[in-house]
Amino acid sequence: MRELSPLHNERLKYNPKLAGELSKGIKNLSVNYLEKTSAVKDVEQIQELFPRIFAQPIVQFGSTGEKIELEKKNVGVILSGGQAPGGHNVIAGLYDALKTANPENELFGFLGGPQGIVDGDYIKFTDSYIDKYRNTGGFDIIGSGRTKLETEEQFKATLNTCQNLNISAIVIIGGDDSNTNACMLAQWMAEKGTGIQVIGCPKTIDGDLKNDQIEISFGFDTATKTYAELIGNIMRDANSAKKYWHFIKLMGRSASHVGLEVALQTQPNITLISEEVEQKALSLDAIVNYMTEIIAKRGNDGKNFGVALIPEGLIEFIPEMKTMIASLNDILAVVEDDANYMNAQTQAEKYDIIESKMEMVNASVFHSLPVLIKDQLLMDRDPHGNVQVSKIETEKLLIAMIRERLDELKKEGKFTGKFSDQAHFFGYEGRCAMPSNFDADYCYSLGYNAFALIAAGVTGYLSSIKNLTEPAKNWVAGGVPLTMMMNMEKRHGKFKPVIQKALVELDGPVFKALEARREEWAYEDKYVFPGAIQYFGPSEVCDITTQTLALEQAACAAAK
Ligand code: FBP
Repeated sequence: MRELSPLHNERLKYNPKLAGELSKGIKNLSVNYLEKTSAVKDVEQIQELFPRIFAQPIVQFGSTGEKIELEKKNVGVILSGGQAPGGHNVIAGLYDALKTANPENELFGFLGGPQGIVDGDYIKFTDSYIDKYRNTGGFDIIGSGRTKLETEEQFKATLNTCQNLNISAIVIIGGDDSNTNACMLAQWMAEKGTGIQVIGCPKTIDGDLKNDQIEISFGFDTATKTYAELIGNIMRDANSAKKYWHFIKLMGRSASHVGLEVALQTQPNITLISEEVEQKALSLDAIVNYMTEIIAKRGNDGKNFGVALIPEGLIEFIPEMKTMIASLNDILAVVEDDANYMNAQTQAEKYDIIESKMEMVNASVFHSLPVLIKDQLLMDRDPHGNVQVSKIETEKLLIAMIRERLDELKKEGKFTGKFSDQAHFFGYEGRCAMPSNFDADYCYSLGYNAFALIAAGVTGYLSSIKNLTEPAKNWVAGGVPLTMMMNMEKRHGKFKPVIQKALVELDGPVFKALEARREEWAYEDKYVFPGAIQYFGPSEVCDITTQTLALEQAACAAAK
């Protein structure tokens, strides 16, 4: 028996709030079909690849409209990709809706991510099992994995598992890559006339699975609040000891939403935003110069401390690095066929082979990198073809370059301070935190709503809950066709259909809020200490949403 902390015990009893119409119960729901959809880009190719699920309408639940059917159903659920706070509540919401609809319905959880459904590795949920996980962080209820579902063999094995368990719907809880899998599986199941529905749920702490219909992915709220607490504590330490510069890399594989949100919550001296680096075509040298200038000026004023936030995906957004990494990805996609590379005895030999296959400009960028970073760039891509940026120590690369620059300035008499650094990487610290009230409620509603979509008979949809800055009673539940978010992108050296990531918009209200104040934060210490997430207490403390969501929704409302 696991020992529970007092807070863990109390959280198990929390009663998550259900979105608007969903709170009337699954038996009282009606479905409405709104406008038809297309694809975000590459429309013809997406239509050709997903003919059975393309151009479906947006769905909204209400108390008037077509009544949803509540026949007996067995459903399978998968957690896919990186952990995000609230995943357990998605499953709890799905389970409660399914059992309320018909106590004979069964929910099967596939173990270890998508591979679980391929291998037929599962558990059947019961009340007592689910109750142990309500409102808790982590994905340990069934585990997760990053297997990419894309081959005919995997789809056939998935069908076989479903037929053995009499499952007629699958819910995939995942980010952009996992929901791309969901879309492909939905198309395949429809094409083969299996009658098996596939529904996705928008998960990722990175916050980059969002659009007009999906206001935010779950987990972003809790993860950013957790990092903001830690960074607030570090700021207080920096401001007390006054002797360290803290370089903090923050998760978010591509987009910088996490860094941006945490910056607005804590007001650090330096915040790098990958999307800005790309748009302004800032070279690595330019970034180092920008940071060095702030550090030197503060040092010359007697402030030998500070906090800099660095987005995890930065390296892939620096123009010369991006081009070099794209070339490296193409080379690594076929390197297994190169006997010289495969038999190379040392890393140095591997670097030479890689450089010999690159255009000169890319080879010289690769050549200029420290060995540590070269090795990290050569590591295996994840199953979706992504560079594993969590393993690339960009913060250390920047520290080393800044140190060199400061030494030069010192020799020239332009830097009179001291520079002592501390490097941190915050990612795993926030991915399994106990979900905030927002994530607990949002996730429970997403899961409950996923069953409503199944009962409505649709397939190839993402569960959607909107109006999230309002109290839960005003949230709007429905579904968005997955094809609506797809476009074609290069992965493993080939163009593939994928859900388009939502990057930070430089003309959007969230970045503008940072831009307006970052100069002031660089030199005057305006640190904010958010403290720990509060689960019980006044609503102004417990129910605050992220600044990202608040600013984006306010801008949307103003534009209407
Ligand atoms: P998802 O997109 O699957 O939600 O995962 C996001 C993430 O947390 C990134 O922020 C990070 O780069 C990556 O997972 C780390 O992956 P891993 O868990 O495999 O180390």
